[in-house]
Amino acid sequence: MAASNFVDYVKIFCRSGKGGAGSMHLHRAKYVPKGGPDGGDGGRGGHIILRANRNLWTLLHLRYSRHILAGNGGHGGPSRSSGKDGEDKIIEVPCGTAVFDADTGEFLTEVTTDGQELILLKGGRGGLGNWNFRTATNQTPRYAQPGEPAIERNIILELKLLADVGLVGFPNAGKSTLLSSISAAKPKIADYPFTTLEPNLGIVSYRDNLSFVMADIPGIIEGASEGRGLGLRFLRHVERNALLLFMIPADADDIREQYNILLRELTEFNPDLLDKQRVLAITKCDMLDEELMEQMRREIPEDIETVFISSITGMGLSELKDILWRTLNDESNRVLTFTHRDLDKHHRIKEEDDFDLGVEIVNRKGDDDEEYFEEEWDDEWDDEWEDESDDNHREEEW
Ligand SMILES: Nc1nc2c(ncn2[C@@H]2O[C@H](COP(=O)(O)OP(=O)(O)OP(=O)(O)O)[C@@H](O)[C@H]2O)c(=O)[nH]1
Ligand SMILES: [Mg+2]
Repeated sequence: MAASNFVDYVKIFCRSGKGGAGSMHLHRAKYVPKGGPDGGDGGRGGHIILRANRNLWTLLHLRYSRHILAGNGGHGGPSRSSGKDGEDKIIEVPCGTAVFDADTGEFLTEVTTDGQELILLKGGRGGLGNWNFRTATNQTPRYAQPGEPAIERNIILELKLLADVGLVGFPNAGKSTLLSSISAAKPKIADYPFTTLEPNLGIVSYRDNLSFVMADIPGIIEGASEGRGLGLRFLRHVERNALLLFMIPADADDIREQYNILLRELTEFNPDLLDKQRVLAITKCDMLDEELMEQMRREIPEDIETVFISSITGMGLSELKDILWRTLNDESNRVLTFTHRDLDKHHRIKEEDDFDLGVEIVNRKGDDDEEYFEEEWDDEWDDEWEDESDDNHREEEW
């Protein structure tokens, strides 16, 4: 995958901005020797925001920006002036991107609709200036709040394509050929296994200007769940599909056995996949005559709707589209919720192998975070004031 432009997995380090400190300041002016407290509040630290963008199709643009750091909030100033808010950082991702914690593998959130925005990491709140703490009994508070610290986290972004129908089959089953014959997509087709190395999407037009999206993913083989072939990582692209179209070529030795192997591999990956509606297509039927076809009908699994097709002659394709459309629009098949499974360690490490993680990107300029790492933070920040009575701002005792 290293040279590919289809990037569906990236690991990035994110840090929100820390809040600016509130100011401890006492007002001084000509003829106003004791003007009272006027320290302003610190600004909010920048958020790390995830935004879905339908014009993006892969995570390629994030591949070389592995460190995303939001700006820190500015400190408060005299005359009750507030500090500037830190700059937010927006991570634009394709619709259908899921976010996981890179250290634990836990699923965090996902964005699915264009323009949807989520705050991944909140910027620290700015501290309050001493102006806020003046009271009748303490008219000269000589303290101000510090800002809240930044939050940092390693996250994994995983793209799970949004398609209606996912093609599942062994290599060479004719998946790409079907996609190319019923949609305008131009996937690579050849008579050797693993021609398709990355998923392809195609829009299949149906009668009366209707259409649905079909995803062609690399072939899976027996043992894929243990990493054979290209493994099962591409199956995540059929996780969201409402319908899975299984494809088995007519020249297969034992159709029922092949179907069961595919089912087994799917279960290994995510048992939820078995809840989806399934349709079986016996491909390359131009190689069969009527007699053979009759014989084959007796061999196919009973519990699944089956169509005989040939992408080359067009046989059975309109029947297939009818079935797919009908199944897709059946309300009872709607996939309303689907559970993202947490990533396991094996998965995380394996995916990382595919990428060159050796590139360390140096901090962007303008981040004054040198002291940040040494800073210890007390969670009960509301009760902890930083006493700045020795501050230089103060010129005389009241
Ligand atoms: N006769 C005949 N050959 C077909 C048909 N569909 C596909 N083929 C041939 O089968 C071979 C494999 O087709 P692909 O579409 O590349 O198969 P695939 O399932 O995408 O394979 P991978 O990408 O390797 O997983 C090609 O040589 C196609 O020309 C068909 O309907 N009839
Ligand atoms: Mg293919």
